[in-house]
Amino acid sequence: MKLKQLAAAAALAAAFAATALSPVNAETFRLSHNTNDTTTWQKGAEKFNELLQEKSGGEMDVRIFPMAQLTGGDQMKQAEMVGRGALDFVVTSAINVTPLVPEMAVFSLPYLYTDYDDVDATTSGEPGERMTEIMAEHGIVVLAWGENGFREVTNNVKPVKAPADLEGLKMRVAGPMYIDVMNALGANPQQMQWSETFSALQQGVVDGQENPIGAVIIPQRVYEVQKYLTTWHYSYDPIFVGVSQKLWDSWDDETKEMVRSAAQEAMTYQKEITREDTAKGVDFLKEKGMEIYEPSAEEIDAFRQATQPAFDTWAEKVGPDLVSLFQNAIEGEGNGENAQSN
Ligand code: X2X
Repeated sequence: MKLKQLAAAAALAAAFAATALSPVNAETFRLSHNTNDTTTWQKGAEKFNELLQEKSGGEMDVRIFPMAQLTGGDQMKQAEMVGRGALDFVVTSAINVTPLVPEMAVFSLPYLYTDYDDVDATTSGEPGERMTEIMAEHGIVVLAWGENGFREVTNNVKPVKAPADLEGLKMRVAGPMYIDVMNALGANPQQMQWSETFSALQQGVVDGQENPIGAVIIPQRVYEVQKYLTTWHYSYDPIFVGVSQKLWDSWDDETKEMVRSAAQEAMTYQKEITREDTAKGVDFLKEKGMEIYEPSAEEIDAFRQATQPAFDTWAEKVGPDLVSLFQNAIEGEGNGENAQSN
């Protein structure tokens, strides 16, 4: 009898504790992303959740679904679901949105960027704002830009030092633009979900792939199934936190501001750790037994020239005005004009 009463009291106390921790009107939103739960994408999403809880006094939080689980592993479908309000939040990279918003391919045009300063001049300037407007036309509110990073090529056949080394290699790619880029380089590209890529590399279904070092190659242990990596920096891929326009419109200004600042702080953090992990990455990968080739400026130029036809095709698709907007921001940054004229 006594024991029973004790158990009942304990249960009651636990129930009280639970209510105290989560206010009655607490709302949990769903956030989808398409890498696994070890990546900087995940860490950025977790940081967003923490900040959202903190800023809302526990009234708002997000449940994170990695590996595009909510779209059956289809990484391109996430943006479409957010766009029609079937999913609340997404953390994904530009290339995954290109079937819905072809203009998003502008970020990843081969050799558009040379370094992080170029990147930052676009994501924190007018080009980033323009892309946010374009995304809003598709029902997605971009809250903040983060980083997947410069995509480096890996394979299991040989070191890649020049375009000719890619001849005939079976390369897994994430999206349509990379098909054209790989074709221009003489490789055999195959579009494949990221969720299927590790085992495809392991089983030799494909010879290689390309992804950023800090955000993806290291945390997802690509080095376990790939021997060679070339730091060719051929294409950049940003990530972003997006929210469905429907959900966004349901909030008052104060809530909007709170959600936006949580996303911005989270992506600042995500970008920082991604750059740190990338900087340490080459040494780490060597330790893990990968053979790393770091091409010279002339060798990079040969890759740039070989990919020019794909650049031209996609510059036409995304719109020459948009490409110019990006190029002007990059050039402005390059000669310091930006800093002076602002
Ligand atoms: O699928 C990829 O290669 C990844 C994880 O980088 C993207 O989402 C584009």
